Amino acid sequence: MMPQVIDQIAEVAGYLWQKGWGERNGGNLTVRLETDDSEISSQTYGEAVPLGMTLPHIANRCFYVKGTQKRMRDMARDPMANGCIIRISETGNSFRYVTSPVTPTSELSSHLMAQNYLIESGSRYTATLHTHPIELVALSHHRDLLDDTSRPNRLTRTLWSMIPETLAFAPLGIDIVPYEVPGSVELAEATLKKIRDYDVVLWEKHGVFAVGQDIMDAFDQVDVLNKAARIYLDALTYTAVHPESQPEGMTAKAMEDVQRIFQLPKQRPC
Ligand code: 2HA
Ligand code: ZN
Repeated sequence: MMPQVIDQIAEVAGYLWQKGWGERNGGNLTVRLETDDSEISSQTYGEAVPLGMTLPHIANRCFYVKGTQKRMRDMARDPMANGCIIRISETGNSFRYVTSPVTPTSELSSHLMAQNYLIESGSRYTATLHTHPIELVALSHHRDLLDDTSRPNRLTRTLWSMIPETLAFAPLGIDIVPYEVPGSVELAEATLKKIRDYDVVLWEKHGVFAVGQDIMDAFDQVDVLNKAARIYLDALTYTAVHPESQPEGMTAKAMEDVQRIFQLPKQRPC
């Protein structure tokens, strides 16, 4: 089981780099591993490292985590030299290294708080992903999109209306987390509030944070939404030349048809 999970992590890390979403050390991820997997040694390395918070639902659980300052393009080639496996303590407030120590990502708080919530809520999701998808980040610079609090919000409605697949494969849409300092607990807490209802959230002027059944699922959802953002921005280049012509978007009726035919969930299926 475990080698398959690690191979998938490496594959996704390669895609993130190829898409230009993982410049230098940009982006990070965690994946929960089966604790009883015989491939995970019970041996640990070094002292317990405090988490700075207590996350009771991830106690004793093991995670693959990307290393801080490590590059996605290197992770694609050698995931165990650019990340490692950690085991959370019995009390959920520290971890020990199960494989050769690599200091975890600066966004560890966001990842582990989301993982804690996923286990607490009985979800079978195992993966959390943070990346810098270009077109979605570009849209996060627009105040009218950031300030729209209707549900689904204006950004989601715009993205869904670009091609039917966006609504079909990202039916929960995307919500926005107002700007916070990267790596901060404030960012992690704001993310946690939104990730209860959304599989993908947009960190204003920074990137996205996504959850998924596995890391490929998390990647796919970001990819689908970013594709729609790209189509929207490409359509707007035509508007730049022909200001009288705005991108039309699918009609409300066409979108309702997609919703009905695909019987799309309004909430995360467990
Ligand atoms: O891993 O992307 O947000 C580097 C980052 C921090
Ligand atoms: Zn980032």
